Amino acid sequence: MNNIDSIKHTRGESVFIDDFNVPEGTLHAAVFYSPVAHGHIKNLDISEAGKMAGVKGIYTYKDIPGKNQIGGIIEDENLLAENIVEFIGHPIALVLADDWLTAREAVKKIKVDIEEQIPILDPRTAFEKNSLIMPPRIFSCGDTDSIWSKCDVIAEGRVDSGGQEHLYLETQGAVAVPLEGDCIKIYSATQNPSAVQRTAAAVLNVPQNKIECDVLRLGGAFGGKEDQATAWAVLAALAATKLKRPVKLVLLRHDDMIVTGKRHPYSSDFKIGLDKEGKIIAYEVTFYQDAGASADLSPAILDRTLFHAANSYYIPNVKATAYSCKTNLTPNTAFRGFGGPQGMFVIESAIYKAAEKMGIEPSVIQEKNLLRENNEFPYGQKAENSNAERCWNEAVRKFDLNSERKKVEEFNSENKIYKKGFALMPICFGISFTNTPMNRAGALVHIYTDGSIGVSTGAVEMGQGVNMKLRQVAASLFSVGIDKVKTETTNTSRVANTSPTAASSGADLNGKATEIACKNILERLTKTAADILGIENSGSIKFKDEKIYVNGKPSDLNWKNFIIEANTRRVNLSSYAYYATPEIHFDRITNKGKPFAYHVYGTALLEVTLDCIRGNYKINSVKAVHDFGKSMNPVIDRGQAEGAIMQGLGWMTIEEVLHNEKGRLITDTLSTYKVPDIHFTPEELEVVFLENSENPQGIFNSKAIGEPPFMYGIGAYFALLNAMKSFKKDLKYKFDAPMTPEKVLMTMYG
Ligand code: LUZ
Ligand code: MOS
Repeated sequence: MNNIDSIKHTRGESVFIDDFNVPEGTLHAAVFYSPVAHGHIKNLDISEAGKMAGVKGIYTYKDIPGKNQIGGIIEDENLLAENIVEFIGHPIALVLADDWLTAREAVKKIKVDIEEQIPILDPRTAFEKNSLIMPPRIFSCGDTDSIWSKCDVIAEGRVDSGGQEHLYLETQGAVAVPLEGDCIKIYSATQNPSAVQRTAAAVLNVPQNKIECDVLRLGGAFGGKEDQATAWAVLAALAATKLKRPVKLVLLRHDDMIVTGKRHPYSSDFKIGLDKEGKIIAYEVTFYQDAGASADLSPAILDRTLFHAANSYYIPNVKATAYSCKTNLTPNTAFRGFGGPQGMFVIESAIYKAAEKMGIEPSVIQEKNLLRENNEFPYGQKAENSNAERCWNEAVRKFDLNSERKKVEEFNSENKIYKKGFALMPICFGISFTNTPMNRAGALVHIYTDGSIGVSTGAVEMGQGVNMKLRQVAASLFSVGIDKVKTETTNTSRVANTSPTAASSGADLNGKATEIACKNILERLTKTAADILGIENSGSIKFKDEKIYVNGKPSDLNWKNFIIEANTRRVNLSSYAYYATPEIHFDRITNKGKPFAYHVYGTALLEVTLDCIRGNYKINSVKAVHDFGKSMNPVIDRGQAEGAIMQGLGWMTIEEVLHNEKGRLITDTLSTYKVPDIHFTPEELEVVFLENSENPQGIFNSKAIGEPPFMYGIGAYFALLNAMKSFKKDLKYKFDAPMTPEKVLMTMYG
């Protein structure tokens, strides 16, 4: 069950882009990027850099043979800046040298003269200036005009949430190797090999069949390499085309932090209306998303914010409006949860505020409004097999909410300086790309004549263990040992036109494609076995533990000798299969449909202890009942859940992305940007698998695991607020994440 990569990782044997044995003559690239957040390039002087010994080439947008464009959803992002720069980090020139140090030294000798303009650094200012990426998107259901008079309680407020650095262990990078006939093979650390291929072809002005993108594995991604690995791969390919030499481009951590986009900061306004019992009647919310300087994936992320605006609650009257605001920050991008967490933080804040007004615990409102079977989401889909209530009830029972409440109350009455707080956090996350056409995958399965198996799919291994799950699929269908199955690199020549490995759907989509391919082969093998054994009814044939059984009795055939014979009989031992998620659809005019194959549910209970003198805190426990479906691999799934929880906690508490007034990232090192470490980890991090959850929509009845548990972290914010409130009764606070220790102090004493 262990992820095979874990042994190689531990021994340092796993190969990442920077470890590749590059061919002799490989050139090394470094990027000169805009030092200014907004301005007009008056002059670019590369002459000094060009004179340096060892420098083999310097390229600007003028050297691009095709389109100078990398925008995937909206064509609004130049690969290399032309006359205008709109964020610090926009690549302007690419330097190639015999070695990496020389390339970097040469970059320092490039001079640029930019006429600066005042940058826009927050989404509300952008909105006021009508600086938008696209027209607003609105999801609505019921009536949000006249309904307010029917509400007993109305709460309104503003919510802000910050960015987040992906901090994948492996920084962005690629190696491009020129091949004969103007072909290029690109080794890239990307979640999206097909996007690398497509974009490289457009930029180089060659057909896509001349570009091959190959991915072995990534050292983490978290969404940061769904779109933003492309630029570096294409830059390497551009230089390889120009110089007819292999080119390696790997970003330094410091540069990576400055130039790549992050989770989108959001600023939002809410209005929530409830009846006396705490039933939510209406919810109105406006999201201002900080897209950064170009669209990147922002429109899709904005959509997911709207899809998750009501979290796991049924609300009959909803109006959610979302603006994607263009600022002069690095284009923000996919990050675990993909806009969902930002939307869910707002509804949780609204509930918190309403509960405060009503003088009740937020959990009363949370529980009362949980999605029940067949409740309709604001986007028209019905909650089917909704486990929202089951997870909640299990969590309340298993983690004993009543004694938790008592424990916290007692602690707080006995302690003056330290205060505890707790919160419950239910989650609901829709599984499928919200853009329906993306829900597809391909798999190519070969059985070799010695019985070993190779599986190629569109899935990219980034530490999440998808390769292990794919191996499990093949091993279990053929009933062979897991060591007989190898997952190959992800390669656009073997499996084409793939979607990124994203949206938590890598194992589902590629697993289902693998399942179909294996079943295709198995059908042929079963017939062949019947032929060899002289049996009419192939239904009596079973492959089990590398043996072939007839009516439950072992035959002379085993996996090894049978495959040799099947090959001799010229049976096709390979299959390519395609999977497209059935039934899903979404109308982007009415914003109604069934966009998700299914939803993932869960509930967490979180407890914190706050030092009310110093402002720092400890997250004592995060305990969750999580709906894994029928987990294919509990070891991997638990790891995903725990990692996601930690990342969610970080986003809500100590991870703070700050820019100065010039739009320069000032939290650009690990001394200024704090991420959760082992000391930050809760003493109790317990993830309970919801029992008896079957999910035919998922691979082998499992449920997607990558993103959903991230959202449990949101509970930490409210647990901290509760602790602060028990220190100071009439606390004046804002909903403004992350709740850093500094902010705790300023809120309590400010
Ligand atoms: N990427 C994407 C995603 O392109 N579409 C999505 O719906 C999505 N959802 C989560 C994470 N990445
Ligand atoms: Mo993602 S946020 O690349 O699933």
